[in-house]
Amino acid sequence: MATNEDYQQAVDLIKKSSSVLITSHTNPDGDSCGCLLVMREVLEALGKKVKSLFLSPAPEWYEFLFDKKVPVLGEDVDLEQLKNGCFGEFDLIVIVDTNSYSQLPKFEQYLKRTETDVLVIDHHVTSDGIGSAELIDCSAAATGLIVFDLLKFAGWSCSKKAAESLFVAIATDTGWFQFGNSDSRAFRCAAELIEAGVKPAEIYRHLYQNSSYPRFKLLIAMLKTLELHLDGRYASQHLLQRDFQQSGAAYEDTEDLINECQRISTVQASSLLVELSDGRIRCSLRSKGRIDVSKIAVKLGGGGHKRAAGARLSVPMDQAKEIILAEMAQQFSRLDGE
Ligand SMILES: [Mn+2]
Repeated sequence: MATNEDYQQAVDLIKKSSSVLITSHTNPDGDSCGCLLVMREVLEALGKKVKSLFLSPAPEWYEFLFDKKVPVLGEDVDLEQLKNGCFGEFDLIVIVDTNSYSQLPKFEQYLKRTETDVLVIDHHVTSDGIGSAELIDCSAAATGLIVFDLLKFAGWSCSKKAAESLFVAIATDTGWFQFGNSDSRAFRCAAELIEAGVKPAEIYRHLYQNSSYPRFKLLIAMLKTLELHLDGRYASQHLLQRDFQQSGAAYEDTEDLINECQRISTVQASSLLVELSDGRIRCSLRSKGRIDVSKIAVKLGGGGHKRAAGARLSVPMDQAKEIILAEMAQQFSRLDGE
Protein backbone atom coordinates (compact mmCIF):
# COMPACT_ATOMS: atom_id res chain seq x y z
CA MET A 1 0.00 0.00 0.00
CA ALA A 2 1.43 3.37 -0.99
CA THR A 3 1.97 5.76 1.91
CA ASN A 4 1.84 9.55 1.99
CA GLU A 5 5.64 9.52 1.98
CA ASP A 6 5.59 7.46 -1.24
CA TYR A 7 3.26 10.02 -2.83
CA GLN A 8 5.45 12.88 -1.59
CA GLN A 9 8.55 11.18 -2.98
CA ALA A 10 6.84 10.77 -6.36
CA VAL A 11 5.78 14.42 -6.39
CA ASP A 12 9.30 15.57 -5.43
CA LEU A 13 10.87 13.47 -8.19
CA ILE A 14 8.47 14.88 -10.75
CA LYS A 15 8.93 18.46 -9.53
CA LYS A 16 12.70 18.39 -9.80
CA SER A 17 12.68 16.76 -13.25
CA SER A 18 12.75 18.72 -16.47
CA SER A 19 12.78 16.06 -19.18
CA VAL A 20 10.66 12.97 -18.67
CA LEU A 21 10.18 9.72 -20.57
CA ILE A 22 6.91 7.86 -19.89
CA THR A 23 6.32 4.24 -20.85
CA SER A 24 4.34 1.17 -19.88
CA HIS A 25 4.26 -2.58 -20.43
CA THR A 26 4.35 -4.27 -23.81
CA ASN A 27 0.88 -4.98 -25.30
CA PRO A 28 -0.56 -1.77 -23.85
CA ASP A 29 -4.09 -2.12 -22.45
CA GLY A 30 -6.61 0.50 -21.39
CA ASP A 31 -4.95 1.04 -18.04
CA SER A 32 -1.51 1.59 -19.53
CA CYS A 33 -2.80 3.81 -22.37
CA GLY A 34 -4.91 5.87 -19.97
CA CYS A 35 -2.20 6.33 -17.34
CA LEU A 36 0.49 7.13 -19.89
CA LEU A 37 -1.71 9.81 -21.47
CA VAL A 38 -2.71 11.39 -18.18
CA MET A 39 0.88 11.53 -16.94
CA ARG A 40 1.99 13.01 -20.26
CA GLU A 41 -0.66 15.72 -20.12
CA VAL A 42 -0.15 16.58 -16.46
CA LEU A 43 3.63 16.73 -16.77
CA GLU A 44 3.41 18.88 -19.89
CA ALA A 45 1.07 21.23 -18.03
CA LEU A 46 3.76 21.48 -15.34
CA GLY A 47 6.16 22.71 -18.01
CA LYS A 48 8.19 19.52 -18.39
CA LYS A 49 9.60 18.26 -21.67
CA VAL A 50 7.78 14.95 -22.05
CA LYS A 51 8.28 12.01 -24.41
CA SER A 52 6.04 8.99 -24.31
CA LEU A 53 6.91 5.57 -25.72
CA PHE A 54 4.99 2.34 -26.25
CA LEU A 55 6.89 -0.94 -26.35
CA SER A 56 4.39 -2.40 -28.84
CA PRO A 57 1.42 -0.85 -30.68
CA ALA A 58 -1.77 0.01 -28.77
CA PRO A 59 -5.09 -1.48 -29.93
CA GLU A 60 -6.97 0.77 -32.31
CA TRP A 61 -10.03 1.13 -30.04
CA TYR A 62 -7.97 3.35 -27.73
CA GLU A 63 -7.06 5.71 -30.56
CA PHE A 64 -9.86 8.15 -29.70
CA LEU A 65 -7.90 9.05 -26.57
CA PHE A 66 -4.75 10.13 -28.42
CA ASP A 67 -4.50 13.57 -29.93
CA LYS A 68 -0.88 12.87 -30.88
CA LYS A 69 0.72 9.57 -31.70
CA VAL A 70 2.80 7.75 -29.12
CA PRO A 71 5.99 6.43 -30.80
CA VAL A 72 6.48 2.66 -30.69
CA LEU A 73 9.85 1.11 -29.82
CA GLY A 74 11.09 -0.95 -32.75
CA GLU A 75 8.82 0.90 -35.20
CA ASP A 76 9.29 4.67 -34.76
CA VAL A 77 12.41 4.56 -32.64
CA ASP A 78 14.93 1.77 -32.16
CA LEU A 79 16.81 0.65 -29.09
CA GLU A 80 20.09 2.20 -30.33
CA GLN A 81 18.47 5.64 -30.67
CA LEU A 82 17.13 5.28 -27.15
CA LYS A 83 20.52 4.21 -25.79
CA ASN A 84 22.56 6.87 -27.58
CA GLY A 85 20.23 9.71 -26.61
CA CYS A 86 18.87 10.40 -30.12
CA PHE A 87 15.31 9.99 -28.83
CA GLY A 88 16.08 12.38 -25.96
CA GLU A 89 18.04 12.86 -22.76
CA PHE A 90 15.91 12.31 -19.67
CA ASP A 91 16.27 13.06 -15.98
CA LEU A 92 13.23 10.97 -15.05
CA ILE A 93 11.64 7.82 -16.45
CA VAL A 94 8.05 7.09 -15.42
CA ILE A 95 6.81 3.51 -15.87
CA VAL A 96 3.09 2.91 -15.39
CA ASP A 97 1.20 -0.37 -14.85
CA THR A 98 4.16 -2.72 -14.52
CA ASN A 99 7.18 -3.29 -12.31
CA SER A 100 8.53 -6.36 -14.16
CA TYR A 101 11.46 -6.44 -16.57
CA SER A 102 9.78 -9.27 -18.49
CA GLN A 103 6.97 -6.83 -19.38
CA LEU A 104 9.49 -4.33 -20.75
CA PRO A 105 11.16 -6.25 -23.60
CA LYS A 106 14.16 -4.42 -25.15
CA PHE A 107 13.43 -1.35 -23.03
CA GLU A 108 14.88 -3.24 -20.06
CA GLN A 109 18.29 -3.17 -21.74
CA TYR A 110 18.14 0.62 -21.80
CA LEU A 111 16.76 0.75 -18.25
CA LYS A 112 19.48 -1.45 -16.80
CA ARG A 113 22.20 0.81 -18.27
CA THR A 114 20.78 4.20 -17.40
CA GLU A 115 21.47 6.12 -14.20
CA THR A 116 18.27 8.15 -14.62
CA ASP A 117 15.75 8.14 -11.76
CA VAL A 118 12.83 5.78 -12.37
CA LEU A 119 9.36 6.28 -10.91
CA VAL A 120 7.15 3.18 -11.06
CA ILE A 121 3.40 3.54 -10.59
CA ASP A 122 1.80 0.10 -10.47
CA HIS A 123 -0.82 -2.18 -8.90
CA HIS A 124 0.61 -5.63 -9.68
CA VAL A 125 1.76 -8.04 -7.01
CA THR A 126 4.71 -9.23 -9.12
CA SER A 127 7.58 -6.81 -8.80
CA ASP A 128 11.23 -6.58 -9.80
CA GLY A 129 11.63 -3.36 -7.79
CA ILE A 130 12.58 -1.38 -10.91
CA GLY A 131 11.94 2.09 -9.53
CA SER A 132 14.22 4.38 -7.55
CA ALA A 133 10.85 5.58 -6.24
CA GLU A 134 7.72 3.43 -6.39
CA LEU A 135 4.04 4.10 -5.96
CA ILE A 136 2.71 0.58 -5.53
CA ASP A 137 -0.81 -0.18 -4.40
CA CYS A 138 -1.86 -3.78 -5.01
CA SER A 139 -5.32 -3.06 -3.63
CA ALA A 140 -6.02 -0.63 -6.50
CA ALA A 141 -8.20 -2.15 -9.24
CA ALA A 142 -6.24 -0.17 -11.82
CA THR A 143 -3.06 1.88 -11.93
CA GLY A 144 -5.43 4.66 -13.00
CA LEU A 145 -6.72 4.83 -9.41
CA ILE A 146 -3.18 5.43 -8.10
CA VAL A 147 -2.58 8.11 -10.74
CA PHE A 148 -5.91 9.69 -9.73
CA ASP A 149 -4.75 9.74 -6.08
CA LEU A 150 -1.38 11.17 -7.09
CA LEU A 151 -3.06 14.06 -8.90
CA LYS A 152 -5.22 14.75 -5.87
CA PHE A 153 -2.27 14.50 -3.49
CA ALA A 154 -0.22 16.93 -5.56
CA GLY A 155 -3.15 19.24 -6.30
CA TRP A 156 -2.61 18.89 -10.05
CA SER A 157 -5.76 19.48 -12.05
CA CYS A 158 -7.13 17.11 -14.61
CA SER A 159 -8.64 18.20 -17.96
CA LYS A 160 -11.74 16.56 -19.42
CA LYS A 161 -9.47 14.65 -21.80
CA ALA A 162 -7.33 13.40 -18.91
CA ALA A 163 -10.48 12.45 -16.99
CA GLU A 164 -11.54 10.38 -20.01
CA SER A 165 -8.17 8.61 -20.08
CA LEU A 166 -8.43 7.81 -16.37
CA PHE A 167 -11.98 6.54 -16.82
CA VAL A 168 -10.77 4.21 -19.60
CA ALA A 169 -7.94 2.98 -17.34
CA ILE A 170 -10.37 2.10 -14.55
CA ALA A 171 -13.25 0.86 -16.69
CA THR A 172 -11.07 -1.54 -18.70
CA ASP A 173 -9.11 -3.00 -15.78
CA THR A 174 -12.39 -3.73 -14.00
CA GLY A 175 -13.97 -5.22 -17.17
CA TRP A 176 -16.41 -2.32 -17.30
CA PHE A 177 -16.99 -2.64 -13.54
CA GLN A 178 -17.81 -6.36 -13.73
CA PHE A 179 -14.71 -8.03 -12.24
CA GLY A 180 -14.24 -8.76 -8.57
CA ASN A 181 -11.89 -5.78 -8.24
CA SER A 182 -14.77 -3.34 -8.95
CA ASP A 183 -14.85 -1.90 -5.45
CA SER A 184 -16.29 1.30 -4.02
CA ARG A 185 -12.99 3.08 -4.68
CA ALA A 186 -13.29 2.33 -8.40
CA PHE A 187 -16.92 3.45 -8.49
CA ARG A 188 -16.19 6.57 -6.43
CA CYS A 189 -13.38 7.55 -8.76
CA ALA A 190 -15.58 6.86 -11.79
CA ALA A 191 -18.27 9.10 -10.28
CA GLU A 192 -15.80 11.96 -9.85
CA LEU A 193 -14.59 11.55 -13.42
CA ILE A 194 -18.17 11.63 -14.69
CA GLU A 195 -18.66 14.84 -12.72
CA ALA A 196 -15.55 16.16 -14.51
CA GLY A 197 -17.34 15.66 -17.84
CA VAL A 198 -16.73 12.04 -18.83
CA LYS A 199 -19.62 10.47 -20.78
CA PRO A 200 -19.57 6.71 -19.97
CA ALA A 201 -21.95 5.71 -22.77
CA GLU A 202 -19.70 7.37 -25.37
CA ILE A 203 -16.65 5.62 -23.95
CA TYR A 204 -18.48 2.28 -23.90
CA ARG A 205 -19.23 2.70 -27.60
CA HIS A 206 -15.59 3.49 -28.40
CA LEU A 207 -14.31 0.52 -26.41
CA TYR A 208 -16.85 -2.24 -26.88
CA GLN A 209 -18.94 -1.45 -29.95
CA ASN A 210 -16.11 -0.50 -32.20
CA SER A 211 -14.64 -3.84 -33.23
CA SER A 212 -13.22 -4.30 -36.70
CA TYR A 213 -14.59 -7.20 -38.76
CA PRO A 214 -11.12 -8.89 -38.82
CA ARG A 215 -11.11 -8.78 -35.02
CA PHE A 216 -14.53 -10.40 -34.93
CA LYS A 217 -13.28 -13.11 -37.30
CA LEU A 218 -10.39 -13.69 -34.88
CA LEU A 219 -12.92 -14.11 -32.08
CA ILE A 220 -14.78 -16.73 -34.15
CA ALA A 221 -11.51 -18.58 -34.86
CA MET A 222 -10.72 -18.58 -31.13
CA LEU A 223 -14.16 -19.83 -30.12
CA LYS A 224 -13.82 -22.77 -32.52
CA THR A 225 -10.87 -23.99 -30.42
CA LEU A 226 -12.74 -23.82 -27.13
CA GLU A 227 -12.35 -26.95 -25.02
CA LEU A 228 -13.72 -27.58 -21.54
CA HIS A 229 -11.68 -29.67 -19.10
CA LEU A 230 -11.76 -30.65 -15.43
CA ASP A 231 -15.54 -31.15 -15.28
CA GLY A 232 -16.18 -28.02 -17.31
CA ARG A 233 -14.38 -25.85 -14.80
CA TYR A 234 -11.41 -24.98 -17.02
CA ALA A 235 -11.81 -23.54 -20.53
CA SER A 236 -8.87 -23.59 -22.91
CA GLN A 237 -8.61 -21.73 -26.21
CA HIS A 238 -5.83 -20.86 -28.60
CA LEU A 239 -4.90 -18.82 -31.66
CA LEU A 240 -2.23 -19.70 -34.22
CA GLN A 241 -0.32 -17.39 -36.53
CA ARG A 242 -2.46 -18.62 -39.42
CA ASP A 243 -5.61 -17.37 -37.61
CA PHE A 244 -4.18 -13.84 -37.74
CA GLN A 245 -3.28 -14.24 -41.41
CA GLN A 246 -6.70 -15.65 -42.34
CA SER A 247 -8.71 -13.09 -40.36
CA GLY A 248 -6.52 -10.09 -41.14
CA ALA A 249 -6.54 -9.22 -37.43
CA ALA A 250 -3.54 -7.82 -35.57
CA TYR A 251 -1.88 -9.26 -32.50
CA GLU A 252 -3.32 -6.52 -30.26
CA ASP A 253 -6.83 -7.59 -31.38
CA THR A 254 -6.59 -10.46 -28.87
CA GLU A 255 -7.23 -8.12 -25.92
CA ASP A 256 -10.31 -9.17 -23.90
CA LEU A 257 -11.13 -12.15 -26.16
CA ILE A 258 -10.29 -14.51 -23.29
CA ASN A 259 -13.15 -13.13 -21.23
CA GLU A 260 -15.86 -14.46 -23.59
CA CYS A 261 -15.75 -18.03 -22.23
CA GLN A 262 -16.18 -16.79 -18.67
CA ARG A 263 -19.87 -16.48 -19.59
CA ILE A 264 -20.16 -20.28 -19.32
CA SER A 265 -21.59 -21.06 -15.88
CA THR A 266 -19.32 -24.00 -15.04
CA VAL A 267 -16.11 -22.24 -16.09
CA GLN A 268 -14.02 -21.05 -13.18
CA ALA A 269 -10.70 -20.53 -14.92
CA SER A 270 -9.66 -20.09 -18.52
CA SER A 271 -6.68 -19.70 -20.77
CA LEU A 272 -5.96 -18.22 -24.17
CA LEU A 273 -2.73 -19.37 -25.77
CA VAL A 274 -1.50 -17.23 -28.63
CA GLU A 275 1.28 -18.30 -30.98
CA LEU A 276 3.62 -15.31 -31.40
CA SER A 277 5.51 -14.51 -34.60
CA ASP A 278 8.75 -15.75 -32.98
CA GLY A 279 7.11 -19.12 -32.27
CA ARG A 280 6.77 -18.63 -28.50
CA ILE A 281 3.35 -18.99 -26.88
CA ARG A 282 1.79 -16.13 -24.95
CA CYS A 283 -0.40 -17.65 -22.34
CA SER A 284 -3.15 -15.51 -20.73
CA LEU A 285 -4.98 -16.87 -17.72
CA ARG A 286 -8.23 -15.76 -16.08
CA SER A 287 -10.11 -16.87 -12.99
CA LYS A 288 -13.52 -16.07 -11.60
CA GLY A 289 -11.91 -15.95 -8.17
CA ARG A 290 -11.41 -19.32 -6.50
CA ILE A 291 -8.29 -20.30 -8.44
CA ASP A 292 -5.27 -18.02 -8.12
CA VAL A 293 -3.93 -17.98 -11.70
CA SER A 294 -0.96 -15.77 -10.75
CA LYS A 295 0.51 -18.85 -9.00
CA ILE A 296 0.59 -20.70 -12.32
CA ALA A 297 1.95 -17.67 -14.18
CA VAL A 298 4.74 -17.05 -11.67
CA LYS A 299 5.76 -20.70 -11.78
CA LEU A 300 6.11 -20.37 -15.56
CA GLY A 301 8.17 -17.19 -15.38
CA GLY A 302 5.32 -14.71 -15.78
CA GLY A 303 3.15 -12.79 -13.34
CA GLY A 304 -0.05 -10.88 -12.74
CA HIS A 305 -3.02 -10.90 -10.39
CA LYS A 306 -5.12 -13.61 -8.76
CA ARG A 307 -7.81 -13.32 -11.43
CA ALA A 308 -5.71 -12.28 -14.43
CA ALA A 309 -2.16 -13.34 -15.14
CA GLY A 310 0.08 -14.47 -17.97
CA ALA A 311 3.38 -15.95 -19.04
CA ARG A 312 5.31 -16.77 -22.20
CA LEU A 313 6.34 -20.32 -23.02
CA SER A 314 9.05 -21.41 -25.45
CA VAL A 315 7.40 -24.69 -26.45
CA PRO A 316 5.07 -25.74 -29.30
CA MET A 317 1.34 -25.02 -28.91
CA ASP A 318 0.30 -28.61 -28.09
CA GLN A 319 2.86 -28.83 -25.34
CA ALA A 320 1.89 -25.40 -23.96
CA LYS A 321 -1.73 -26.56 -23.78
CA GLU A 322 -0.69 -29.66 -21.84
CA ILE A 323 1.49 -27.67 -19.44
CA ILE A 324 -1.32 -25.25 -18.59
CA LEU A 325 -3.90 -28.03 -18.29
CA ALA A 326 -1.62 -29.89 -15.86
CA GLU A 327 -1.07 -26.73 -13.80
CA MET A 328 -4.81 -26.02 -13.74
CA ALA A 329 -5.53 -29.63 -12.71
CA GLN A 330 -3.09 -29.22 -9.83
CA GLN A 331 -4.70 -25.96 -8.70
CA PHE A 332 -8.20 -27.47 -8.85
CA SER A 333 -7.18 -30.62 -6.99
CA ARG A 334 -5.61 -28.45 -4.27
CA LEU A 335 -8.89 -26.56 -4.06
CA ASP A 336 -10.89 -29.80 -3.92
CA GLY A 337 -8.67 -30.95 -1.06
CA GLU A 338 -9.45 -27.87 1.04
MN1 LIG B 1 -3.49 -2.35 -14.84
